[in-house]
Amino acid sequence: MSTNNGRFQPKPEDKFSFGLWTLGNRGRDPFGDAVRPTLPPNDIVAILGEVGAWGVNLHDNDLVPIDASSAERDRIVREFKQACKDHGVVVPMATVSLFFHPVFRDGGFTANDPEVRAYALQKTMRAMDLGAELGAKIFVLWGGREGVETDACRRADEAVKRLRDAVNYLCEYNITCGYGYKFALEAKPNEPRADIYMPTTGHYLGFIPTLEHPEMVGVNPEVAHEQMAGLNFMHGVAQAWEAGKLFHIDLNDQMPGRYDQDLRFGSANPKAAFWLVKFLEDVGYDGPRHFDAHAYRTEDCCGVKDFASGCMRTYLILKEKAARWNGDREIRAILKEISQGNGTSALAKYSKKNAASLSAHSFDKEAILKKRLPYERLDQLTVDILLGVR
Ligand code: DIG
Ligand code: MN
Ligand code: MN
Repeated sequence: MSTNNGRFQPKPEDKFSFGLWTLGNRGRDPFGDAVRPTLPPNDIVAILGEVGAWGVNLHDNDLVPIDASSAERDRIVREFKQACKDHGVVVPMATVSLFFHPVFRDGGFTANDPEVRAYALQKTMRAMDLGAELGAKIFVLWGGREGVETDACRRADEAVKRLRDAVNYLCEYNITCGYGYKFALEAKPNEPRADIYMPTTGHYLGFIPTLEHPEMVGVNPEVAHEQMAGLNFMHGVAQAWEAGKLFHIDLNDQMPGRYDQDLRFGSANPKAAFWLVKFLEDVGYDGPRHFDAHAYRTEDCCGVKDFASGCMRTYLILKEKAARWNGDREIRAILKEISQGNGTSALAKYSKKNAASLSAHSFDKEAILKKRLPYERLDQLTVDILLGVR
């Protein structure tokens, strides 16, 4: 990807990370075979180092085949650690695949077969061991198979109980092993299951307080998944942040009303991506900027690099636009004007005295209606900045 005078070049402090499965995506889809060759994990690490990414993430089986011997596993891990060292790439997050192997066809933690539920716990514990060995401090749980095609198979509240038991168990394992993980729960409304339990970040925010170690558990919102549910992604992120639960984030993009597209960040809806980047930068979010996305099926290996560079470049462009927006004199003046109060807001802080004053206060609705709300101008200034004419 050609870059003009080095602007928007990723740096380690940007904390851009990619999963092995993102650059390793071979372009297979439900209607077509793979179009790209397999990229070995250590080659992916080399590419990430080349394009300036900070981190690489992985599911257990992205790196270690599910039935590898312990000697084979140790060799693979040793060589992977060396590749990360050689290319200056860290491992901030690990996760577990409880969705690819057929044994999880009915779910993992919520499956009806107690042996499957136990195997899901064992597999996750081993994935936690692997991640800890690689230095990961965030462990994502995405319940892609935790769902139904028919609600005849189990009561939905039983599924919630099973999920809670599993997360409580893994929190205890985290404590016993002293891994220091923060768990980040990732929601999705459907695909591959017809309905997935915990379909949105909001559902997980309601679930976390019911856990035995809620302080250890947060969320990993993904752009495409919340937008599949028709939601404003930044609002969900803002609520998670405000609750102190934004432990990780999956950045990509998504067209409305479609399957999970996992598009290059900012490529479908740059304005929504702008509000997200502005929020993350305004509040000082210090976590990984993880791109859970993949290149178009039409791309070759060079196109995969373009995809990865494009994710980071767009984030940095929008970060600069956010600084421009925050510094714009007319925008600042409008924000000041629309936030001005007339003293009645003091009544909103409860005390008996305030409550008495508030109930006695008479509001001049006509005067309130005269207050300008120049949001058309404010949004046009935003569009001007985004389109590069301001
Ligand atoms: C899908 O969006 C999920 C899986 O790729 C993985 O478990 C998680 C990691 O961020 N996202
Ligand atoms: Mn996705
Ligand atoms: Mn994801």
